[in-house]
Amino acid sequence: MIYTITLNPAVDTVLKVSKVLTRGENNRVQERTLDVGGKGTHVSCGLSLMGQENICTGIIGNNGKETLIGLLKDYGVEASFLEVENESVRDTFVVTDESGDGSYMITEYGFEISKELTDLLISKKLRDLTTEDTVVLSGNPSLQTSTEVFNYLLDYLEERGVRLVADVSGVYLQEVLKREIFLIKPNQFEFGEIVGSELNSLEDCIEAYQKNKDLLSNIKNISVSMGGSGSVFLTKEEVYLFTPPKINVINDTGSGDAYVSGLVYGLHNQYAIPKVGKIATAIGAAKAEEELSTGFDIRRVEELEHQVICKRIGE
Ligand code: TA6
Repeated sequence: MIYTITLNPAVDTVLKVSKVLTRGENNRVQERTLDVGGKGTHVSCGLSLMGQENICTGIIGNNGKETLIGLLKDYGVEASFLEVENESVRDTFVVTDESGDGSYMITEYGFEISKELTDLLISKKLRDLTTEDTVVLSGNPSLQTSTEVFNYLLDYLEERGVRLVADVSGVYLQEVLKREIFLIKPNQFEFGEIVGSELNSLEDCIEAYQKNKDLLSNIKNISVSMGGSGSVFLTKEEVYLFTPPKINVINDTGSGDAYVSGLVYGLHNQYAIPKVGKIATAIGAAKAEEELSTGFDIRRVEELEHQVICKRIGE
C-alpha cells in the first residue's frame, strides 16, 4: 500500500485576478475557489486520479477539517487523518493572474506537532505499516515542530522498514538524509544545499551527483527538479534528463506535488525510469495548465507524456 503523510495540511483559497497582478493598484478578484492544500494530500489526489489506491493520512486541526476532507473526496481520496481538538486547518492563498508567469503562494504556519501527537499518529494511523509499504512523507511539519519530534517519526518508519519517499526541505531534509531512503525530490537549490555548491543547471546537478555519490549512497533514487527547465533522475547506475513540453502555465502551485505523485505511481508499478520520468513530467505539466492547485486531466497527461524528451546521460 502507498501511504501519504501530511503533517501540516492546508485549504488553498485560489484567487483568480483579472489582468496582471500589480502593486499599488486595485487587483479585482474574478473568481475565488477553495481547493486541497498541503503536499502529501496533493500526492494522494494525483495517485487517485491515476487510479492508484493509497491511504491519505497525517495530522489535521478539528476546525475546518470538513472542508479539506470534502475537497479531497472530490478527487477520489478518502482521508484518514489524526484529528486534533482546538486546532485549525491552516489557510493558504494562491493568486493567479494573466501574466502566464505562474502563481503567488501565501501560507500560514500551522500548529506545532508534539511528540504526543506523533505517538497518536503512529498508534492510530500507522500501526499496520510493513516492509511492503511505501510511505510518502510530503511537506514539512509547521516551523515550530522540533527535529527531535520529526526524527521520532522517522525512527518509527525506519523500524518498520517501509520504502520512504521524502519531499521535505531545510532542517527536515537534513534529518531525512541520514536514513535509508527510496526517493527524494529536491529542487536545484535544495540539492545545492545537500551537496554544498551552487547549481545553476541540470548539468550542474548531474556533475554534483557524480562528485558526491558517496555522500548520497543511502538514497536509492533522486529526482532534482528545475520547474519548466525539466528534471534529472539520478541512481547509482543510471542518470536521465527529462525536458518537458512547452505549455501555457496557468497555475504552477501544486505542480511539484503532482510530479511526485507521478514518480511514486511509476516506481510503485515498477516502470522503467524513462517511463517514470515521462509520466511524472507530464503530470506536473498537465497540473500547471489547470486553474486550481490540485488535479489534472488524465487525457492531457497521456498527450504530454509523448512530448517529454528523455535523454540517458553517459551513453
Ligand atoms: O505545493 C503546493 C502546496 O501544497 C499548496 O497547496 C499549499 O497549501 C502549500 O504548498 C503548502 O506548503 P508548505 O511548504 O507551507 O507546506
